[in-house]
Parts: sequence; C-alpha cells; structure tokens
Amino acid sequence: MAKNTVIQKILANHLVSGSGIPGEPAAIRIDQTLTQDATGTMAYLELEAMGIDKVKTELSVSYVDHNMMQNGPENRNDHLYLQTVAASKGVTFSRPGNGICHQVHLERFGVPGKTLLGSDSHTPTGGGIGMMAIGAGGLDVALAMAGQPFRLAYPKIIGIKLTGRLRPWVAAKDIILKVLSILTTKGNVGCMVEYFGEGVETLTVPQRATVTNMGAELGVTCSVFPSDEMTRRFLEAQGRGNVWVELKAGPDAEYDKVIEIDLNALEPMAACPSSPDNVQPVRELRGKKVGQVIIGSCTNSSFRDLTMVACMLKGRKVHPDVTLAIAPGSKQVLEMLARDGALADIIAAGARILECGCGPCIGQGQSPAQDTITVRTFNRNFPGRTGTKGDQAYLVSPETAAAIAVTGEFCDGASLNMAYPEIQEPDSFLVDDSMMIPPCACGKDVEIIRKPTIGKPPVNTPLPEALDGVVVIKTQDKTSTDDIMPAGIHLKHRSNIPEYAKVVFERFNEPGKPTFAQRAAAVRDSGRHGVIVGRDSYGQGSSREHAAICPMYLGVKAVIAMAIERIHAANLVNFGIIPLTFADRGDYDKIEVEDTVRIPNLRNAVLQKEITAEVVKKDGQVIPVRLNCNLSDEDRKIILAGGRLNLK
Ligand code: MIC
Ligand code: SF4
Repeated sequence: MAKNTVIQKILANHLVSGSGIPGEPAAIRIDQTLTQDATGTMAYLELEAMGIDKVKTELSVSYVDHNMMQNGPENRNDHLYLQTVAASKGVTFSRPGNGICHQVHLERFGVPGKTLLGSDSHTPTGGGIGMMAIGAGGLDVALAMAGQPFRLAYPKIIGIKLTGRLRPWVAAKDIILKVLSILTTKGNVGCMVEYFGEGVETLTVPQRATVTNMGAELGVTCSVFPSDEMTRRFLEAQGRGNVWVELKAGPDAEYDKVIEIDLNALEPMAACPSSPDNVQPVRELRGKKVGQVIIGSCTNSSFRDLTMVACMLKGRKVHPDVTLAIAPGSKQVLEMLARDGALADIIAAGARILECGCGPCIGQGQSPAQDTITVRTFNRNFPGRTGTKGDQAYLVSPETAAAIAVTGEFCDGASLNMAYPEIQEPDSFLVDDSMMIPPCACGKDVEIIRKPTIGKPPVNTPLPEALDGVVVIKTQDKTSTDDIMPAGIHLKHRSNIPEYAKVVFERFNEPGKPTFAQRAAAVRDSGRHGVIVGRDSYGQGSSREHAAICPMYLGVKAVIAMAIERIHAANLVNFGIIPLTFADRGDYDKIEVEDTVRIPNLRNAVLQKEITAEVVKKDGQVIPVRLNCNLSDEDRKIILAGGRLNLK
C-alpha cells in the first residue's frame, strides 16, 4: 500500500472523514474553487438554490473562457449573470478575454499543498504547481463553495518515476501521451497519479501543468507534482513567491503501482483519431498531408509553448494548404508575446490569431473541412468534437504542430533543420490583474442580472417505488460526455435545459427517425422510465453535469454500464439517476434497445450492493440480470431523494 507520498500528505491535511483505505469513502476540505462559464451558470444557480449568501472557501474564482462567440444573446446573458452573482456571493470574476481558467489559475492563484475543486475536468492542471486539483460537476463545486467537504473514494496512488531529460523537439505533451499509451483512458477510476524521480527537476511548472492537465484523459482523479525549486521560481516570477511551500514525498515513499519513464528515450508522439490514448510516434505518420493546425487550449498555450512556436515560425510561412490558428491561454501570455515581438513573428508567418479562450477546443469555430486532417495541441479528439462529423483530429505538442504548419504534412520539429530554441522561463511574468474583478463588499445588495435565457436548475422527483424502464439507447465503449451532451454550436444553451435537452445523444440520431430526445420524452410522457445502457468507460471526458441533467429532464432514471467514469457517476447521483454496473460484463449483450428493465421494490433495492433486474425481451422472455450498486450511504440517500437539491 502507498505510503509517505505527496498526495497522502495533502489528503491528510484536508481529510474530514474516512478511514484512508483505498476505495473507501472519504471527504476532504476544499480550499479553493473555480468555475468556467459553460458549467458555472448552473453551479451558481444551484448555489443560489441552496440559499447561500457568501461562499465559505478561501478563494473562489468564476472564469469566462468557453462561451465567447456571442452568436445571439445567450453567451453575454450568461456573462452578466456570472459577473453579478460573483460580486454578490464573494467570488472573484475573471472577465472574458482574461484567459482559460486553468492557465490563469495556475498563473495567478495556484498554491502548492492546497485543494482546488473546479467545475471542469481539466482542473487537475493545478497539480503542476503541487495542488490537489480535482474536476467535478457544478453541483459538487457549488456544495464546496457552500463550505461542504468534497466526497471521493480514497485513492490508489500510481507513482510515475521520471528519469533523464527531454531531448530537443520532444515536449511535455509527449510525456503524457506516453503515459496515456501505457495506462489508456480506461480502468483508472479511483486512482491519483504522483510524479517523482530526478527527471521531475528538469521540468518547468508550465511543462508539468501540460502533463497534469491531460492526466484528466486517464480518468484519474488528479495528478500531482512535488513543489520544489522550480515551483518556487515560477511563483516568484508571478510575484507570488510568498505562497510557496516545499512539498516532497518521504525518502521511504511507496506507491500502489510504479511506472518508469526515461525522458531521454521519448520521441514526438501523436494521439490519433479519435481517442487520446490512440498514440503513435509521429515518425510513423510522416508525410501524411494535413489541412489545419490549431495551437492553444489549457494543455498547451503557455508563454513557453507559444514562444517556442514563434521561434519556429520566425522567417517561415504557413504552408499554403494549411490554415494555422493560435489561441493564447491567457491575457498574460498574449500581452507578453506582443510586447517581446514574438506575436509579430507568428502573425508574419500567416497564423490566424484567436482570442484567449477555449475556442476550437470545444467546437467554438474552426471546424475542419470534411475528409481532411486537423492537428491540434489540445487534449481531446473525441469523434465530432471539432464540429465536423467524421473528423480526423490528431493531438500533438506545440513543437510538432508548428513544424506541420510549415511543411503541410506530419513531421516533427527536427524537420525544420534549425537550432533547437532553448526557451528559458522568464524571471518575471507581466502581472496585471485588472481583468479580474474582486467580489463586492456590498455583497447582498448587488443586483443579480437574469436575462430570459437564464433558466432554473431542474429538480428531479423522489425515486419511484419500482423501476418500469425502457432501454432508450445502447452505446459502445468509451461513450464520452461529448457524445451524451454535444457542445459546439449547442454550447450556448447550457443555461436553458429544455432547449439543450433536444440534442442529447445527437450524434447517434438517424435521419428520418425519431431522435433520442423524442424517444426518451415519449417514454417519460407514458409514465415509464428511460434507461441508458453503456459499455466500458461510460461518461468519460468533460465534467458537464448537463450529461446527467438533460437525460434526467427527459425521464432517464438509470444508467447501466460495464464501468462508469468518476465525475459522470457523481453527476448522475447528484441528479437522482442510478448508476449501475453489470455484475457479469457478458450481460451487456443480453440487453437491447426497447427491452423493458424492471426493478420491483426499487427504493429498497438501491440500499443493496447488488440488485437483480428483470429484463423483458420484445418476445416476452424474461432474463434476470445482476447489477452492482456501488454507492456510499450518502449517495443512496441522494438517489432516494431524487437528487442532491432535494436533500435539505
Ligand atoms: C471540455 O474540455 O470538454 C470542457 C468543455 O472544458 C468540459 C466542461 C464543459 O463541458 O463545460 C470539461 O472538461 O469538463
Ligand atoms: Fe477549455 Fe478545451 Fe481546456 Fe476544456 S479542454 S477547459 S474546452 S481549453
């Protein structure tokens, strides 16, 4: 069993309850929270529904970085609500244009050894600075702002030992792609990752943050680096040296599992369509033609990354068959690039400069042409996430992306035949927090602006006496929350559940046939319950609680899968949908769409660890199927009440 790790030290300092045995329920105190606009509006509506006047955390920040296109009034309506509700509840507001929540939080607020809960799955970026930073659904973040501890399973700890030093043109992105090729996106629920070994010292904080950011794709709860001299230097350069503390594992530290990675042996890698763990060396893709390159996102848009890109583009031109778009991670990064001339080199090369925000990473513009390859420095390439059906999206480092933008085909940085730019972290970053609005001392007197597109969080009914379910959809492995609740052009409806619910499982709708939403609503309106059947890693990816709220709104009462990812399972519970897993994985094959799933005595059944459901086939045959109901006592109470908002 793991001992004396950095993760355990942080947990020990924050543990409110729990035995400390891996897999057993635990609860931790949350020091800081962050929200972003696409999940935040619902989170603050939930906070208001709880009747909380002022947040109880040390620091809570509300960012606007996702919904910034402002096609129609919805986005700006959300921003106005977020700005005024933040002022009223004691939350700092980061204005649109200030940057992506994870990048800005790392720069301006991250503190080693503290806990951070964020309504975004890439919150673990903060692990790069030694924080225990965890992604969660909006309701869990609202509860943390209300002063409640965060409930999780005490983790198993995977130690990743880094030795050696990255070679030129090999980047932090290649480390995490290597880790993804080993651990994959499946089967890591309930684990946390800790990096150790002498290779750690060679990595700067922004490089570490790339690694912890994309740790989200492993499905682990968070990833953490120690806090050392490198961390101190970064904080000092941000003018925040006073918050630095040293955090290191004990000399006798042990991990539940250890993976060793020799940084010297790594080479440029790419995650191929359409999963972040479908990793191949770039050399095997060499020569493949590329139509679009995009550099940015919370994974790879730091000052270091974009300075590297600028050095590579300097004096070169973007290939005529390629469009190159660049979205800087923060105003700090963009302003520094502008002031030191690097931005001019990027513009001169022919790049299209986007505003500081998530942009194309969440399908807000820049969808690629059909049947063309798009190469991105992002963290996710789930099918259709670019906004183009049948897309072919590859994920690479900024170095590799810049080389491809110039040559028009797969290659790595070395192909440009230039001296490798040794980029030093600045001694001081440009610090200007004027895009950050501190909470208003007048608190309660602030008028909260609610335009008509701001709805109310829908509330479920208490769990019925029996489940009279109809299977409305059956999905394959790795169904992501992007599959369940698409973003892209629909993202602007996050505050309007009836509207957003129309596109649940949109990617699976067939032309000329009723949509998932229509079929589920018909089941609901007939007085029966919707059931979703999934396979492995159901609900991977985004933390969006809309992937629970909208199915709930359409009458779904249970999800049955081989395995359900952590954040999504918690969101299902929070909105009164029972997450169940097959006791015998082979039973997945026995259930089809339109089968009936009956659980008599449901309210009693959810108190048990194992439930037997009756599956009634279309020909009347009845098959018993054993299901695991692995919930904590608190979860069972929430499910019985029909969701967390019904529990006073
Ligand atoms: C994502 O990368 O998928 C998002 C968009 O940032 C989501 C949050 C959301 O859906 O609003 C996430 O990662 O949690
Ligand atoms: Fe934004 Fe993309 Fe990061 Fe999600 S993964 S927070 S959409 S930049």
